[in-house]
Amino acid sequence: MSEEEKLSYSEAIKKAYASVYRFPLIPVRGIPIMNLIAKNWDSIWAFRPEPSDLLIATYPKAGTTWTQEIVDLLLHNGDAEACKRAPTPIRSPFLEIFSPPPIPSGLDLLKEMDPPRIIKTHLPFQLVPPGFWENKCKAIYVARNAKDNLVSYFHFDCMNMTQPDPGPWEGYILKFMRGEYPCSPGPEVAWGSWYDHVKGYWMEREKKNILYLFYEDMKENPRREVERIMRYLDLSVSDEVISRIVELTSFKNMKENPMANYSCIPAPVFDHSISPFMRKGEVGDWRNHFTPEQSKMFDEDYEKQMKEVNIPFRTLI
Ligand code: PPS
Repeated sequence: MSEEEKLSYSEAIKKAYASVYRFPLIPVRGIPIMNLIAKNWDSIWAFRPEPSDLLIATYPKAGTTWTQEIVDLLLHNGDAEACKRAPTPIRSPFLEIFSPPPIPSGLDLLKEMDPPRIIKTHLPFQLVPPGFWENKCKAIYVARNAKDNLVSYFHFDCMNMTQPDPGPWEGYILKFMRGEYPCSPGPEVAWGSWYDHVKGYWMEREKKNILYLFYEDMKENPRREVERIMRYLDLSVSDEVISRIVELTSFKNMKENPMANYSCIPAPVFDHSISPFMRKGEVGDWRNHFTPEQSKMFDEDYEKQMKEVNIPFRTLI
């Protein structure tokens, strides 16, 4: 690219970012998803991964970035500098993301990379391109307890201008509880129901060899969970490297790491002054948000929505 071309490309990128504003959601097979993803759905569904690719799947705000960083460090034997080669979304592309051109889509980035690639998705199980299962790709699913997940998603929806406006806190709880399109009137939660998401992967975890992790376990004993991921990936790194990875992926260190804290996404899109991407990183923050009445109402509904499964979520550690 000539200097002139570079300049006009960077202007076009700035313009594209400035044009981003609270994309409407459109249903894809009943799941509300941002309109650019819905419009490009056929190319996402047709994506063919390589067998060595790894999928990291989560409901939004469940610990995706943390897991992406752990996996990248494991694949680089704990080499911190190697894992600062680029920001998270470039090192580990977001499969379904589409933004206004010329911002590259997840698929554009993946095309340029050699396998094994660490691929992020928020798609519910039934919308994951079938090529992942046909090619027997490994997949890590990270789940976070519903109340903390909701709190984190609320703050993210406030600061992320690609997401629908969250509206007031009280209404957001109801929106999260309903999740699905078209049951809920008004704007839904992007990527649909938390309940169906965590259940969908839980039911398939054995058949599809999915490593199902919990955010609360990662907080409680990060070393144990890093070792679990290492074994799942058939890797072997020294105890010293494990210790380094645990340290490098602590909340504090990732918050300060510009290659992991999403400061790469410019202000018109992620407004970190409203709420930083690396916000609190705690278990139990829901207690600072839910009133006792809201908590009771949420718990009663939770029992109903989760009655057919016994997923060992913890809302405190
Ligand atoms: S996204 O946008 O869906 O990819 O977000 P995701 O990375 O899944 O989730 C963001 C929340 O995870 C917290 N986080 C961490 N917690 C503990 N340790 C580490 N290292 C870490 N990295 C990210 C992040 O702060 C968000 O949670 P909240 O509760 O909002 O702080």
